[in-house]
Amino acid sequence: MKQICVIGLGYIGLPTAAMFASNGVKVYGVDIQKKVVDTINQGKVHIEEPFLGEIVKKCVTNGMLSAGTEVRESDVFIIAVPTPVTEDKKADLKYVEEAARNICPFLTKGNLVILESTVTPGCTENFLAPILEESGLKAGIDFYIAHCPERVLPGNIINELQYNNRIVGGINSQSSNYAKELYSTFVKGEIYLTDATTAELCKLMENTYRDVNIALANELAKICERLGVNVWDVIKYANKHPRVNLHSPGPGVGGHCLAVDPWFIIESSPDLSNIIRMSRETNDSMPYYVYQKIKSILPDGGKIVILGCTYKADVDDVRESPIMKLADLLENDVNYTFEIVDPYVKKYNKNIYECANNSDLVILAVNHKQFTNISFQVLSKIMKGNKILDTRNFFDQETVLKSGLDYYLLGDGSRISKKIIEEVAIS
Ligand code: SAJ
Repeated sequence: MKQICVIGLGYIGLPTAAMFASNGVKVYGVDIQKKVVDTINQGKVHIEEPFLGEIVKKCVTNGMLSAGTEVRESDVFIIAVPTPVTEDKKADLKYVEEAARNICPFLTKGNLVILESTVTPGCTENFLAPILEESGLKAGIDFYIAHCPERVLPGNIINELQYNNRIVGGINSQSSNYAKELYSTFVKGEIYLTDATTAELCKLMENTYRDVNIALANELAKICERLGVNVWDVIKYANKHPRVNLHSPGPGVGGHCLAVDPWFIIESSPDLSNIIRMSRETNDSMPYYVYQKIKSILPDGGKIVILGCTYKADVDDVRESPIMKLADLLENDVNYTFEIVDPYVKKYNKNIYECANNSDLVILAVNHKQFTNISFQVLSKIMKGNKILDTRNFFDQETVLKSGLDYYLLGDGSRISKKIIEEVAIS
């Protein structure tokens, strides 16, 4: 194999290109954004991911990796472009179509085309293959196609690309075998072979499984608040069972994976996807649920500081962030003013204490490691109010209470019930 052309140099495409290039395969990366191409050709990276910068720098310097905006002739084409969900929750495959059309003029006999993007079930076989056959070549015979979904955790991509098991789904066995041979270049995990549609559903179900379990935890959190118990205790002790793994409640589910992939399954079988749809709706209800809690904590309005706005801890990605949805709700409520503090987002990378000065409520929205050592002593001195709302069970309740602040925890009905008991006892 002389050369690979990777189309789409984002969170997945660039690390994938870097893994091939650092394992002896010449890689030419393609991206529509000239700024991305120029950054990479300078040996730099445009996304925050541990170890990626060093690998890209080494491979660009030694000539194994270069980038451009136009597709070139290659032995293998890897499509790793975004597949967003539309407003009406349908898969937007326009970037996959564009990539396929750009490959067609360069497609030659014996080529292998890999689709890494997360797509709807049946896309590789019924959408991608026919576009590539407009080249006049026959899929599975003159050239080969496989769907090879990625399953890496942002923040740990380089490690997981090598050590996670991989699913390879060809449109025929020859395609699967060639794809397995390709990924054996750097994948140290098991590589399992199946058909393209099974591989597509595997990927979608991995994230849907997680989204449904998070929805279960979020629904439990609401029930616990009503019943006056602490959901975090229920989860902690229930998970002592060897076969129970309740996930964590929170202010909602973000990212371009869990908040998107389940909709691709729903699209394929809307009449059958009841649990999957309700889970999506439950998770999407959480920003509003947190907004209601804010109104119960600060019924007369006030100034709020929101700690964190990315879709999860220790990443710089705000795509589908539930905290941005919460911010929209507060933006439209004249009773509240708010400031966001997030060390991973340039415009919000502010000093916590300056923002908290004279504030009434501080909300822990994303459990970034930088928020671990917040001084509640200082906060209690500079805040006008004294409320802390923790949506991730991140702070230590006793530490907060000892500083004279009042601590509210998402899903903890016991705290509210204790407060009511105290109030009744005093009255
Ligand atoms: N979240 C909760 N409760 C939990 C776990 C997560 O509320 O118990 C929230 C997070 O705050 C975040 C969202 O869900 O908003 C997604 O979090 P995540 O930890 O699932 O992170 P992702 O979306 O970056 O990664 C997932 C992973 N999929 C699985 O773990 C099955 C990753 O392996 C995938 O490769 C990735 O999606 C992807 O790219 O598909």
